[in-house]
Amino acid sequence: MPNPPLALTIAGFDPCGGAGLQADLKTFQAHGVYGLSAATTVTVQNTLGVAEIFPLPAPIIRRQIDNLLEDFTIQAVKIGMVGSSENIPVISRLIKEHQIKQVVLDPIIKSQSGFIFLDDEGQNALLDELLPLCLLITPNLKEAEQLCSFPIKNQPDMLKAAKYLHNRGAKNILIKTGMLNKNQCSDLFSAGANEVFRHWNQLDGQSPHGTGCILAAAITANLALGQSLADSIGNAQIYLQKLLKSPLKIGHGYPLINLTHYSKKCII
Ligand code: PXL
Repeated sequence: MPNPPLALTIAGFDPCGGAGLQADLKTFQAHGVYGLSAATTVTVQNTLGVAEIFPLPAPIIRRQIDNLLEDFTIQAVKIGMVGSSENIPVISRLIKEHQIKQVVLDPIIKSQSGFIFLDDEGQNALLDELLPLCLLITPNLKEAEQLCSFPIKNQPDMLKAAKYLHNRGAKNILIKTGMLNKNQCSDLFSAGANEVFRHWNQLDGQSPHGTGCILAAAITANLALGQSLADSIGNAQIYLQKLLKSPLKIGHGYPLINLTHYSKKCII
């Protein structure tokens, strides 16, 4: 059997396994991609919400990533929760030094329950230093509003936000509305000159924890498998849409995404 492609996730540790490193690694696995990981933050949370976060110091993040990149040739990288503004120059420098081209940035700013993960200084550093190095950035509507500092209420606003982020150095942008969004469920993919809205059927229920992480991890896995960016996004959107049809209610709060599905191909 040939070796699988390798993908790296740089993200936060989520003890309930719905988001962050755990969700990314499970998503890589489901795609037949070998997952490597570097932790930026230890979060304390369950499905009821985030209780506390412990960002790790920048040297620990640098050592984890450097050590992996000395050993492995990685096809794609996903960046989620960065932990603190001090970690951003460290991550940016490593991406440049190791000339990693396929980088997907999911700009994690706030949890679903309202916990702030990245302050204003961190958001500015993300825009100034990390954004221009990434192949794709995948903000949801709220994250796009935070990054652009203007309200986004409709499709013209989404186009304006994409333009703003391109001007700040973004190469490709996916603005997600969420399939459980009551008013709007058409995601915007903008590659600069090329802008496409993709409509999703609205689903019922509460939005599960970790959907953004899983979508970005699936895009990263598809890139690692050699798919084009447009196919990587399209296939990941379909993958997530299928998973959203049967959310997992195993805690007392937000539903989780069921990543225990496995392909029969995997059984020896
Ligand atoms: O879903 C955003 C997110 C990403 N990464 C980690 C998280 C969360 C939300 O709680 O904990 C580690």
